[in-house]
Amino acid sequence: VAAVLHILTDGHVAPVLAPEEEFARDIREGLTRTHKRIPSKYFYDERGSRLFQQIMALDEYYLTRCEYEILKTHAADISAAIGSAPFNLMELGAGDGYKTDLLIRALQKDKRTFRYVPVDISESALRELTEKLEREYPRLEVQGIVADYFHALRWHAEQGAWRNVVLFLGSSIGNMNQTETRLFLKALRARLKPNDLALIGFDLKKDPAILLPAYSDSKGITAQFNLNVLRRINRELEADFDLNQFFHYETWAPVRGAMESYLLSRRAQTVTIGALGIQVAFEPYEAIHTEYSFKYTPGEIRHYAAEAGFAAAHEYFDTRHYFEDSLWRAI
Ligand code: AVJ
Repeated sequence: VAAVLHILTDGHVAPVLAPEEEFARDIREGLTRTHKRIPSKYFYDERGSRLFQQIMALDEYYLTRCEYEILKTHAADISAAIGSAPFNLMELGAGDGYKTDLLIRALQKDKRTFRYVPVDISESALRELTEKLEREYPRLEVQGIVADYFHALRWHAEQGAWRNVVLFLGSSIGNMNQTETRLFLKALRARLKPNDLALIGFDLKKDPAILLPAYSDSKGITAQFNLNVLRRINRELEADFDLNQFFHYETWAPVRGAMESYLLSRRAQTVTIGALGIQVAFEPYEAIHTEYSFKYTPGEIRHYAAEAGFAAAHEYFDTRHYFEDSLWRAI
């Protein structure tokens, strides 16, 4: 069921590697370079997804509760902004749909005609979500798609005349760097018709004293989440990382505008990755970069919108202005 195609930004279709091959290639590439890195998308195996659920429940991880507050406060406004024409409500990276529930409720209250199309790379998470929604909203049409974002957007573009409303919540966009963000937003715009909408969640720049604990919590869940990627490499690529010999390190990079996650080596050590037939040497305190979580200002968000061919129609904030859900209209 998983997508086997990547839709490139210029509209051409290219075959891609099987997921295991892509993982092997990215780990080899990432751990054999001078500045070691592992792409953050590999956090989310089953255990990693469960750890992320635990992160979302942490007191320090304000993002989830801020966006929940925004949707709770503004669901009716968002429904009004969408209007009464029938539409596809497509959610990229739907996860457990906990926040989307608020929106679905408001849309049903307003008697909107829509089909909910959650997209996720995890088939198990998607099945759980669609079954939950079927129980809760027996009359709602739900069409889950197991795919990467670009593949799903192409499907979307081919679904006839209904208007498209795309949700990309939770600051998922924060894992992309500037170049990737621009490409993604351009590709998104290319798949939409004029007047289609996108609601995108951005975490805002704020005091590092608030940011740091959110990504370095006192219970050490984020540390486990970060280290879990080494456990995954051990299991899937027959490696022998000793998880006690690496530790989670988090920092705010004010010029880049990003939280940065690293795994640091406690000592000089050599790790064997059996499936790749390589050995990786670490010096004391050498780093593996594992994640960026970019933060924005409302002005930067408007800039991205304009550049990609959208009008930033509405900006929704929580009371503390920690987070923004920005509603964009395709021009
Ligand atoms: C899922 C990308 C929104 O960057 O805040 C949480 C992932 N990493 N704690 C984020 C994450 C460490 C999260 N996103």
